[in-house]
Amino acid sequence: MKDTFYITTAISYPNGKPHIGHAYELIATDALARFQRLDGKDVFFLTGTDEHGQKMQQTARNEGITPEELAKRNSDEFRAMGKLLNASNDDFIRTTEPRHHEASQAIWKRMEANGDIYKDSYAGWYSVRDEAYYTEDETSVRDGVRYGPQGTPVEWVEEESYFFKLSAYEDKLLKLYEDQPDFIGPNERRNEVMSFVKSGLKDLSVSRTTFDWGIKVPGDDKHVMYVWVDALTNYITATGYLTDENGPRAKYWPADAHIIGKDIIRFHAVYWPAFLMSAGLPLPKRVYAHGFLLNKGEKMSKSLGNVVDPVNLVNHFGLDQVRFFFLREVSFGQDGSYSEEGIGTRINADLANGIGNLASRSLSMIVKNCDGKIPQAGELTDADKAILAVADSAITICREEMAMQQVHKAVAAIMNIVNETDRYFAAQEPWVLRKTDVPRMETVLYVTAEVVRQIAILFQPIMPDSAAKLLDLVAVAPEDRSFDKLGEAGRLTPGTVLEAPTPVFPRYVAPDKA
Ligand code: ME8
Repeated sequence: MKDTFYITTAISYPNGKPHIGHAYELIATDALARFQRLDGKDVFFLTGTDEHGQKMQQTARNEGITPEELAKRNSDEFRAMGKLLNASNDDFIRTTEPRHHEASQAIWKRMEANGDIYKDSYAGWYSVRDEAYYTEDETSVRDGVRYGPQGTPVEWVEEESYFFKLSAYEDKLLKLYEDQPDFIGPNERRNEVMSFVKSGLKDLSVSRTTFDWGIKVPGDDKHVMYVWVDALTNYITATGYLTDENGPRAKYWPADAHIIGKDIIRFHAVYWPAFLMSAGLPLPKRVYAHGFLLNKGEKMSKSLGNVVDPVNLVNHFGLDQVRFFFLREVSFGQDGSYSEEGIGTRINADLANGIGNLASRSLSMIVKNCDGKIPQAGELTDADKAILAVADSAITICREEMAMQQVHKAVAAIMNIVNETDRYFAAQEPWVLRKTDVPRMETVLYVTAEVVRQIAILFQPIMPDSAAKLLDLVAVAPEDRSFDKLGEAGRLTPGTVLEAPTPVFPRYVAPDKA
């Protein structure tokens, strides 16, 4: 029996087409999911769309279509983006599906049965864009318009509402953060959440009566659930834990990691565990918030041009190049800036001149000078042993970093093998040995090809297609590509026939320089 590993992205609002921020979250979560699969876990990876709420209803009205039509149209775009990005999600949830209505009503009833839901009336500020309630002191007025803390306009809402007794969970939440210091990451976010909770929690309005695009409150058809109650529940819906407890996916709950953006940490690290505690359900193990992507240092906006469209970005640079760039360049957890120049420079430095060049130089030497077969290594020198040790030990670093979502550090560890091997190859000068010491040349080429094999195995979560091409070049069978074949366990077999290498990472030339 394999250990299970359940990981999710946030579910996106399909009130518009997906943008690069959505793509970024999906790519990073996909890399984390693929890593655990290759490391032998039984992985369940979920993404999807968050289709209810006032924002969806308003956008649909402005476009003159129904919320169902809007949700379907854009949810299909999010699904298509997943295909484009080679996301390996096992399911795609839409919150308008019957399975989700059922699970949301089930969790509501459990919170109600626990005495945590009561009816009262709500009067306060609401941001439709954030789908969030704010206290007056969290808002500020500029040019006669009142804004919430995220810079979105708020409106005054007064209506009958059900409330969730969030105030009763203050101490329990603080205890959770103390007892499980890894519950929230990165640390800045943990501190932010802890000081928010310490400053005092008010009961939360969890239903609305002034619009109807949502999931009905059990036993009171006038009310629809506050969209975040329904949205957060998606994570449990997809496992069937609440509605099909003997079903094949119930084993995945609780989730190992919810990957989200920093703007929605409060919902995931305060409301969600409180709802689950109230409903008597196990809590996720970790909530990790990544930063925001900025285009050339500026917050993205449609007016900045089409490069913010993930489809254009992928068509322009190539999918694995885009995946690599974001996972290598941006510290996962911090904001990150990107530009076309930045992506081009990275592609050339790390991919074309880095791993691509290393693979093609070493493998084409094998094809030309070793009869097209992986050579036999002679006795290993200290330099050979040292570079093999760098490759053999990288998985330990990657495991630690990926367990804490430090994707960029895992990528850096793999790039370190590339750079060390480049230095090794240059220092050994196999092109000189070809004339002076053929057995030694064969040893150097064997060692280099073996390291290329390991680099390619490790790069699979980051660049699945390109890593597969590299593994084809060193003739590694599909069943020999998981992490248990790293190191000694999967060393290349001398005598294996290699094809002449084809370039995996072409150089990027900007269109105006071509
Ligand atoms: O918040 N850079 O949906 P959403 C990086 N439906 N990440 C970004 C980003 C950017 N510029 N812009 C957005 C929602 N994101 C809710 C979630 S989960 C139960 C419900 C991230 O479509 C954002 O932080 O506004 C979030 O994690 C995800 O994209 C979806 O954002």
